[in-house]
Amino acid sequence: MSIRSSSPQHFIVVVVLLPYLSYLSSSSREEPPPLPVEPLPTNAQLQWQAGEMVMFLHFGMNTFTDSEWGTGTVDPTVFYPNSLNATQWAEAAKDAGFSRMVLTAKHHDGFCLWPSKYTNYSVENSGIRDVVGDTAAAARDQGIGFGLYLSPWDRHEECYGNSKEYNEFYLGQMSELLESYGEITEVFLDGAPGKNLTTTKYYFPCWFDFIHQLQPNAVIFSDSGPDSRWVGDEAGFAGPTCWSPFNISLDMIGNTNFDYSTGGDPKGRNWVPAECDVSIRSGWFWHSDEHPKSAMELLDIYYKSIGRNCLLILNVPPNSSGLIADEDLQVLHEFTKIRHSIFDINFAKDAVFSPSSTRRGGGFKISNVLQKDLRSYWAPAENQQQSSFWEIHVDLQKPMVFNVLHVGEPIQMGQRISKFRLDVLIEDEWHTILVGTTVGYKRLLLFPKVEARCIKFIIGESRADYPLLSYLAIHLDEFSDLSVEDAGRTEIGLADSRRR
Ligand code: FUL
Repeated sequence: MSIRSSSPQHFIVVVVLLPYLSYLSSSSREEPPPLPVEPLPTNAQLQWQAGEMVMFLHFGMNTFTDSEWGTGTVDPTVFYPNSLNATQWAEAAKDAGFSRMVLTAKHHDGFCLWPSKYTNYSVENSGIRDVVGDTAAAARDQGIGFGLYLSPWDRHEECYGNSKEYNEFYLGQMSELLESYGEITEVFLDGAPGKNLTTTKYYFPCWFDFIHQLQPNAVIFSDSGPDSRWVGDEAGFAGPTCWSPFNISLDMIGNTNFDYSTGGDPKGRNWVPAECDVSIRSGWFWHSDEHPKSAMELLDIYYKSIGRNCLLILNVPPNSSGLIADEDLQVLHEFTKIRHSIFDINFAKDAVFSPSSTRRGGGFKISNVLQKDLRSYWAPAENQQQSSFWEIHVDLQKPMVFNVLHVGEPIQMGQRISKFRLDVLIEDEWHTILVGTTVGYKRLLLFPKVEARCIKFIIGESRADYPLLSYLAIHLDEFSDLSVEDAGRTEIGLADSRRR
């Protein structure tokens, strides 16, 4: 209808309709966010995941006895780090981009790095100060988080074998740790078996509630949650498909279902993201004849842990002087430099993005994917269902050489994407250069270098009605040389010339 005439009747119609017309124009009001899809992370899990990288510190009696699983019978005076300096550890962690430190307050041998009043087997009888206290203070001074490993298996403690007594003893030690050292952001519960495990039952549900009560922001790690789960290997590698949704009831602490832990479960009812634990050296404890992995090995681990929707907990064991060795520091320094040189530059920063559709209102525009902020994300229109893929066309404005795709979902809204691919326009033809399944908090995919101006990120399947995307970047990694043959052996490696 067009209003052309200025007759009195028409004038009256216009006057009557005016409030309605102005109501219509004000209906460009902000659209609310889409419904989250459960399960959802807690605030502590969100903080934890955003922290990405944790420094693990295995330090204790084993550091002095050249062993990995101590017997619990070594004299406490053998523990004698004469240059103990937790500030050096915390500075190294901060400089290398770790968001927190997790210290082995007690490993399987039962030797305690704090003066526990429930045992004589501790630093108190070594004549050494409180290592847990020193480390907590050093982490706080550097502005990074602090977490603890308290081994359930205790080879020293006499009451180990008597469930009730041992659980009382264990929770007594846990409360000493959780009540004396300020905020604790992670509690790492290792699943290694004890020799008396048949007679010692660990009261896990009680432990979890107790820990959350004393430290509400602590993420509890164990083989199967409740807050983060073991990825299923100690090499630092997650699977190419990695869901944070998971069913805690389908896994058992100490008896991991490896495939289930590695992949997670798109139908899972609990949010339990995977944590990748690995040591910079072959052992968890320092041994004089072992040396750190190279910066390139760490970069590979980075792609396959953090780059697969997991958290990386990298062990950097202090030596028998009580210091992180220079060669480990050197490797961490190189690893940090390499990461910055790859990931600080986003080739899509000035690109023109054209999505297949966008949710109404101004809050979900595609340019949101340039911000490193989970709360700012792109959402497609509700009615753009799977009949056509969700597609983001990216014009980089000029040809560029690149080999890394970096994408992320706003996981506070649940994890959704289950199938995606990257197409690249080369000589007027679209080529699929990689395919993938899950994305999650962060997905990094390395492929053989290509030179192109236009790319398409295409989402083929999603949990819930549609996907959301919080980040999209393109990088150049000059260090990892992934050939087409190598790519063919990786899960992403469709370096083929299929045309779309
Ligand atoms: C394992 C333990 O037995 C190792 O000594 C180490 O602490 C590792 C992180 O977990 O289960």
